[in-house]
Amino acid sequence: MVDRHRLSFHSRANLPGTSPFQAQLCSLIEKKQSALCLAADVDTSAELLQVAEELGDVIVILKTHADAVEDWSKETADALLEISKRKDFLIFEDRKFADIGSTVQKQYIAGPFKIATWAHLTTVHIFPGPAIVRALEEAANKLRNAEMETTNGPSMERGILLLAQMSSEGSLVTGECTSSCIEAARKHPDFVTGLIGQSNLRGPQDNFLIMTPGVQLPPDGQIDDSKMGDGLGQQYRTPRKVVLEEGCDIIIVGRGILSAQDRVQQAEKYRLSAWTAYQERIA
Ligand code: 5BU
Repeated sequence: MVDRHRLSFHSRANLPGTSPFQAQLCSLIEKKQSALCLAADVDTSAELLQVAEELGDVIVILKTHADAVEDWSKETADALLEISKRKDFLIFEDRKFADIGSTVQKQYIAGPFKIATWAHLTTVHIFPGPAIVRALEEAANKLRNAEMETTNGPSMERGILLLAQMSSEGSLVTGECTSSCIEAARKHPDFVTGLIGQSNLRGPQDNFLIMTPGVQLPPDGQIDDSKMGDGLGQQYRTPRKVVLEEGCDIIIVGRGILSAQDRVQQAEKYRLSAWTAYQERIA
């Protein structure tokens, strides 16, 4: 049997056991020839909508930190959703839920951000225990049923990404935390779309995707990526390393793109680098 990470996204979309949402994401990657998620770490709604317009065609996912956008509002979410539909990318709120089930349900559905109403994906820590997954899935299902009743049509896809490994130096998200994420992903294949990880954490039968932050291209002329970081704990590896050598699926890139003079050209560089590494991996 061929390991999942050696198969094309197209083949993975059509495997039995791949959830409809995982299949949709695999097909989108294949269609846009992009396994690039933009970490849109900007300060204002205007900047956020501008990068979404500017880079929406090159990416498959746009990642937000809504609580770091100083003027976030319902209008921001609505406008971002409209761009995501037009440019065909998913929205991922990197909320990192980490509380008891009843609290995260409120944080997901209600509160100032109402994350579930606009984010297709959001991140979740497993360390409060596996009930956090069940609680969020229950909240997502309730919302979907309510939406389907009012609109009489299909509701937006929603899934979570479990934090199985982090990119920061000295991270304690390791060992038992990592294996509990894998176990929960196997138990909830329809809701756990993937894991945030730094390596291929899949067994030969696993369909979940691996999304990887801590990715940057070295400055022009530098080949060695072993000492790249931001001085605040972030550690970087190249798209080629994480996709080809580590077997990860989607690269998450923020400052590597946002700080460039020409962001479109830079995003295209990252897209191509990850796509070439993926093609080499499945060849
Ligand atoms: P950067 O500018 O490419 O370093 O941004 C990385 C983004 O990914 C940023 O929004 C972080 O919050 C996020 N991130 C990360 O860097 N490392 C992790 O392990 C996780 C998220 Br989980």
